[in-house]
Formats: sequence, structure tokens, C-alpha cells
Amino acid sequence: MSEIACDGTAQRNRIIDGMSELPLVGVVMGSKSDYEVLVAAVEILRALLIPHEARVVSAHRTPDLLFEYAETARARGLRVIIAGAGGAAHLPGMLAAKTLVPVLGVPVAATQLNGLDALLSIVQMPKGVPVGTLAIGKAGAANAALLAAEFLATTDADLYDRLAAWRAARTQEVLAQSLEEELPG
Ligand code: RP5
Repeated sequence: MSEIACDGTAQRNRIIDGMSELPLVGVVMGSKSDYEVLVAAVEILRALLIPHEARVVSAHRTPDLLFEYAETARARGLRVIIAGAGGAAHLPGMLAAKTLVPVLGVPVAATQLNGLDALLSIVQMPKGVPVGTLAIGKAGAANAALLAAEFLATTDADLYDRLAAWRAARTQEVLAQSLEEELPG
């Protein structure tokens, strides 16, 4: 079970996860309201037994925390950062500007523009500071975690096997689908 820590230290707004004391993947979001989407990434990381953390870091409301997070990411052992935000969605790009840990951006539908604003903001990083951009919403969040897993699996054979099993299970789910009940006669 996750909880939000608000103890006034550098750990504030960290969503503590039981398996995540030495996280390899950081899941960062601009607001707690984004967790409804970013939980899809956390679920994948949990399923693949990848140590991770999830934290609220707002680019415009806690810019100093954003800088601290990005500047310490590599030394803390993070290998990939998944960053989700809505609206102007400058969180992924600003994180990428302050670290060489790869950043995967997830656009969140949080405004009247339904995430298209965030998608265009995140995907249009100027040449030189990349952010790998995923689809809007939960599918993008889940795929960000799967992509992070694929990166990590290039040097982790056990994770590669877990990932292959996860993919095979998805294949079996589709092969088991039938339209018999839907089709008359
Ligand atoms: C963005 O504004 C966040 O990433 C979130 O998607 C959106 C709304 O934030 P809240 O008003 O819910 O805190 O910065």
C-alpha cells in the first residue's frame, strides 16, 4: 500500500512503495491528481519487480525541488525517469535539462484540451535535450514503464525473462478471446 509522506524533508511528497528503497526508475508527476494516470506506470513496474519510487514534483510550483530531484537522480541510482504532467507540461523537459538520466514523458489530460496541449509540449523539445514522449494517458504511462523495463533488461537477464513472460501473457490473453457469444448462429 502506498502513502504520501509530507514530513517537510527532501522526501516530501514521495509516494512510498514497499519495494522501492533503492529505486532504478523514478516516476514523477506534476500533481497528486496526475497519479490517476501515472499509477499505470507504477503497476507495470510493480508487476516486473523493478525497484521504483513515485513522487510529486511540480515544475512551476516546486522548481527548486525539481532541480534537486534531477541533479541527484544519477547519484541516487536512477536509470530512467518517467515524468507525467498536464497543461503546459514542462516537467519532463525541465528534468531532462538538468540530468542525463533518460526522461520519458507522459502527457496527462488535465485541461479543456484533453492532453493534446501536454502532448505537443512534451514532444516538441528543441533539438539537443530529448524527452522520449509516450501517448496521452494511462496507455502512455504503462508504455513508459514497459520501455523503461526494456532499457533495464538490456543489462539484466532476469528482468528480460520477466518482460518476455509479461509479453507472452498478453499474447495468450488475445488468443483466448472469442466472439462466439457476440456472433449469432
Ligand atoms: C499540472 O497541472 C499537473 O501536472 C496537473 O496535470 C495539472 C493540474 O494540477 P492540479 O491543479 O490538479 O494540482 O501542473
